[in-house]
Amino acid sequence: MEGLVFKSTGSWYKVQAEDGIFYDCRLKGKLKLSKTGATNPVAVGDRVVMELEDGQAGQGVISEIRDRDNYIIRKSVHKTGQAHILASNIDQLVVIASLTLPRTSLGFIDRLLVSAESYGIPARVVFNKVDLLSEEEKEYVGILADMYTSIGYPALVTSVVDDLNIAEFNQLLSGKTSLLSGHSGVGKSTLVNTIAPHLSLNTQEISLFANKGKHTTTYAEMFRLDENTLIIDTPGIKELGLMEMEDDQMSHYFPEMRPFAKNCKFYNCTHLHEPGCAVLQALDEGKLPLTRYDSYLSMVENDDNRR
Ligand SMILES: Nc1nc2c(ncn2[C@@H]2O[C@H](COP(=O)(O)OP(=O)(O)OP(=O)(O)O)[C@@H](O)[C@H]2O)c(=O)[nH]1
Ligand SMILES: [Mg+2]
Ligand SMILES: [Zn+2]
Repeated sequence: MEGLVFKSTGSWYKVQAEDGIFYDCRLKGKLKLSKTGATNPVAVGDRVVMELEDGQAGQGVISEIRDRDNYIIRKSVHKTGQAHILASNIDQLVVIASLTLPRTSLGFIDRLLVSAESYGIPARVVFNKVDLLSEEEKEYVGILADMYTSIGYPALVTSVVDDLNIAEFNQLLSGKTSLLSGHSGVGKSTLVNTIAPHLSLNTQEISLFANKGKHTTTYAEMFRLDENTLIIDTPGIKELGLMEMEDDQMSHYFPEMRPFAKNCKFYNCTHLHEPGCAVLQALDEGKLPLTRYDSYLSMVENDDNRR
């Protein structure tokens, strides 16, 4: 039978087979050695071939993994060089951010967006918890959302408390497989519960003392909202991995820079200080958002951002 992996807890996998039933599966021996060098041979979102386990109701064995359309790697916390596949076969990355409780920096949002670009996965941005903001801050978030939308990342401003743009959030996910990412406590699980109460994902008050989430969600897990809509709820992540790249390639992952970068005098321009740099000129003329260029600078200058 064909199946889809919804959850992995290390040695067991929750797989929905084509008969619609969920099975607890383990891996056939030969699959345990991953060819990709990843610590997990099978990831959430993988399409697999599974066989039923004789005499064990509800259990199966995964015998084959279908080729992945794409996948996202979670940056290793310990720099062991070991990659962990967070999820595969994703239609879009939805970055969920909040300006306060917890604060999400624009640099963090932009790093996730660059990761999505590097894996060729479309991305969206959701600014949640705006009920906690002053009028002035709300206006600022609106400007940010317009900016992201204009450079190719459709953005939403939401509040679960005020029921703001929740229908639009639902619309954003509809018919797709979405990976939800963002810091712990921004409201990823709460947003999903709001549009799909039957899932009742665990959520938790964030600690006022640390102004940080508590990592309520601990495993990446996929949920079905309807026949064609799947979401992958992830634990609050610090960073996603990036494909390996050189400095002069970084601007390829900033879609708003690409049309200008073509006109730079040097083909390998890093847009930092070179003469005849069309990106710097566009920046001077106010044609490129400054906050994005700031993120670009910090990513080019910080080798840590690359695996
Ligand atoms: N004021 C306000 N609080 C919200 C909103 N959305 C979520 N929250 C609260 O924020 C807290 C954290 O929400 P979660 O959904 O657990 O956050 P998460 O992003 O899933 O966090 P992790 O699972 O740890 O990564 C909960 O107490 C929610 O009730 C919102 O729009 N406004
Ligand atoms: Mg959660
Ligand atoms: Zn340049």
